[in-house]
Amino acid sequence: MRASSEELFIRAKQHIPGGVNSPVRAFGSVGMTPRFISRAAGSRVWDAEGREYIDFVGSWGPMILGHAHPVVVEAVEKAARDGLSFGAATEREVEMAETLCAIVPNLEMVRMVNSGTEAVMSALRAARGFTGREKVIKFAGCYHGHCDSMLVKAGSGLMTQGIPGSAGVPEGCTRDTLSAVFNDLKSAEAIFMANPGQIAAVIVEPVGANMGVVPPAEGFLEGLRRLCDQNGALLIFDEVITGFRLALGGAQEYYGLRADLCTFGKIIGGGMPVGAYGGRRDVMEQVAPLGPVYQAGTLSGNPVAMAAGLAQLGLLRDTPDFYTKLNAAADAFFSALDSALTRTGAAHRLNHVCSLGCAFFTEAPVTDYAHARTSDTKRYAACFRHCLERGVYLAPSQFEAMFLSAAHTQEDLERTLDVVREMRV
Ligand code: HOZ
Repeated sequence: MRASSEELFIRAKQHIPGGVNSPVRAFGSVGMTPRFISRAAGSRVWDAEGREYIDFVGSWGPMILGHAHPVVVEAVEKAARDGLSFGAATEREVEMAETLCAIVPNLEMVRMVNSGTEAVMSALRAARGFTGREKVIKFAGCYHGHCDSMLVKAGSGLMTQGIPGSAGVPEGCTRDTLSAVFNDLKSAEAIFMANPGQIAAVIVEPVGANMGVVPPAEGFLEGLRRLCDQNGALLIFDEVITGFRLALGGAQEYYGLRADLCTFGKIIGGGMPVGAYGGRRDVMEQVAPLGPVYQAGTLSGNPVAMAAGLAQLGLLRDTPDFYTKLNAAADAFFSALDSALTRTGAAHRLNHVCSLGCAFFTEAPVTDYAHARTSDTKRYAACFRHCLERGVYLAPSQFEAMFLSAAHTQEDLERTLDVVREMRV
């Protein structure tokens, strides 16, 4: 007899802090105990009890083709038979670098790492090494992984738990992180003015996707580009969520903008643990062994992860109109979701950009961290529970995104809308 989610959670809590390996999945902010997932395919996940759900988490983005895509799984199986890790150079990582540089605008050189956190940490180090400056501007509500210097007014699980920063981070690590307001160019400009010649980089999620979903206001990203150029700072796009999601070439392609460096995460590994950072050749040439900026990793460019990533990226690149179709389906779905929520009578704001979306339960438009925090998280929790009980798996936190994939069928989306329509506020 298989263990239930409840039983697994009790066991998990004995040896894993909070019973989970990442706080958001503990379901704490939605007042439940987590469902343990035993398998997934296409748009569906199944829990330990065998219950089936239409999944809108998609492993937080990488499952843009749906879970366990046969081409990706086959590539993984084949690569695994040839060895799991060598800690040495391989042809696949060369192919991966060539593929990424061919697809992503302005990506001249790229380094593989193991997660988005590592990518951000390394990109910041490269930016500081290149400019010889130490200060960095980030935006409240943007989440750049859990490296020490970025745990300042970060989004995601920190927002859910209402903690502006993390314990255990020495003041020295965040002293050079200056926090501005997302979508408020003037707040970034003021920081530049107060710190002349000292800002190494501005790092931003081009679409805020870890405080719910917050689109960039018109001119915001362009303004950051201009400020960086005027002040000799580098612009870093954290594309862990937006990369290969808004468009094949990510936010740089979608918005027609140039970043000096960008960071990627799980989506380029088809869901395997992967990250990458890269951009301008002159900046990346600072990275060891070419230059003095040190960064390394035994598992970086892991052969199985590269095989999965190459298979997924190949499908995304070679499927005609992949993004046109996905984004059109998402536009229709989120607009219908907005109407469905209106019918329930719940005050809400539905934000979405392409296949990323989020319903905030608040009256005012959500344009930044402060506005995102006005959302009624109890109402979100009630909505989450209502959906989960009826087989729709949303993000277990108000401050995350809903991810649509190409595997979501029209029936999946209609069923989801029916479930939302049945909700009583
Ligand atoms: N906000 C994270 C994804 N970008 C949540 C991931 C997790 O905690 O597992």
